Amino acid sequence: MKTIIIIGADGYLGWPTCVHLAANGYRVVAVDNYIKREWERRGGNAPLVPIELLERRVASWNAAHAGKQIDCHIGDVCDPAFVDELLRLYQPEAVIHYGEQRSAPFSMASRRNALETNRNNTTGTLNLLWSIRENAPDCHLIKLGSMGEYGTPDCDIPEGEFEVEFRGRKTVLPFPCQPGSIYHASKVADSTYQRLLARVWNLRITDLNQGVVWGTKIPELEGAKEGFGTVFHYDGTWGTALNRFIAQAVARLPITPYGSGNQTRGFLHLQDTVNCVRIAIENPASPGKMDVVNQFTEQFSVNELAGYVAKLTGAKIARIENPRFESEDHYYKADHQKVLDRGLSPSLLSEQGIRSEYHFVNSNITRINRRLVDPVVKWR
Ligand code: NAD
Ligand code: USQ
Repeated sequence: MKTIIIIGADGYLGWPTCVHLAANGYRVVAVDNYIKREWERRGGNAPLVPIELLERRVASWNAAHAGKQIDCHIGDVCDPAFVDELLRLYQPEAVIHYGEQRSAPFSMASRRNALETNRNNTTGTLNLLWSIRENAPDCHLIKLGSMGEYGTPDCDIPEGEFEVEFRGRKTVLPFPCQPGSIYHASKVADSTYQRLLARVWNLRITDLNQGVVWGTKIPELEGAKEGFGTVFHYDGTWGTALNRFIAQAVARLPITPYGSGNQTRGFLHLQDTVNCVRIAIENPASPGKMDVVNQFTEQFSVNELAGYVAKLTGAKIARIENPRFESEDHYYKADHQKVLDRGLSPSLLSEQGIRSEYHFVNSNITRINRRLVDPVVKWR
């Protein structure tokens, strides 16, 4: 049985990945230090439904699935002794690294948040790279990056690298990144360390540059008791576009495209995230060169998403001043062929998918705190 360590297992994507891989025959080691819960408490941004601690969710899963044990460790990916011990103990086939501060607005809210984002994300990645080198050099690091690392250049976006001709010479280079927040910049720094150390230490690394994820449902979490599924945020700091628009529609609040609403991003359903990560495990990167995968299945402008949700629910749309500093009217065409070539069969945006999330949020309508919905963090 192959062992997979999942760092950030208490999070939105981490827990569904744990149960998906455990159900598919992997031995899963779930790791988190609960820092996101501390950030939520600090900002007063509780998720829609309170979520049980990782240890309790793991215990409940183990009790219901004899022979598919998930191990659980509470610790910090920035801590050298903790990560060394984990890798020595388990000698994993792969480590999935989700364990970062992942909100762009959080990272732009204060100097404290900016420094914490930078320290947590880049130190965690660098520490993990050292630990892999010293304790499990053949292990495959699958690291979550972000499509937002590229920004919105006025040309197509390749998967990591592109061919360039400059002053008569042709070469292949990493695509220039123009991140739009300190969070996204921390991901660019991670990628730089990974590219360097894959080469120098001959490591296996896949960098999954993921788009915006939506939804809460995967088959392995069907029927989970309240608090034992995954987290759902709708607030201005942790909530992402489509999840927020659905919650706004439920709360009879206007849906809020920022600015012109023509900003376009790559999106994917939670089901596709867990499938893509499993596919990455099944297709290990060769040692010595980081494999970059653009992980999304379809692209939409925020106006398109808002219009879709409004049409299905009767909600109103009210564009509001953009709190972020970002291009609103731009070209957007990003390659994402690798996930398809490697066998992903996408769960595309559908009326049924939106209705199912709407139903989930609606059944918790009394828990929506309307004061959390407006974005409070401004970029400048
Ligand atoms: P999340 O905040 O829900 O989960 C991240 C988890 O990592 C949290 O439980 C947190 O406590 C843990 N963590 C953070 N720092 C840690 C540390 N130092 N040691 C141990 N655990 C730590 O985030 P998510 O939405 O599940 O995202 C997971 C990853 O995927 C992130 O790296 C994020 O940048 C990336 N990503 C997310 C999305 C999305 O739409 N959610 C899209 C693209 C990329
Ligand atoms: N947006 C609105 N209205 C809203 C919320 C968002 O118009 O009410 C717009 C934003 O201005 C932005 C776009 O929607 O242009 C996406 O914003 P988001 O909050 O949904 O997502 P983002 O901040 O980009 O971050 C999320 C995750 C992050 C991940 C990233 C993938 O929080 O961890 O890296 O999606 S990507 O966007 O491809 O970089």
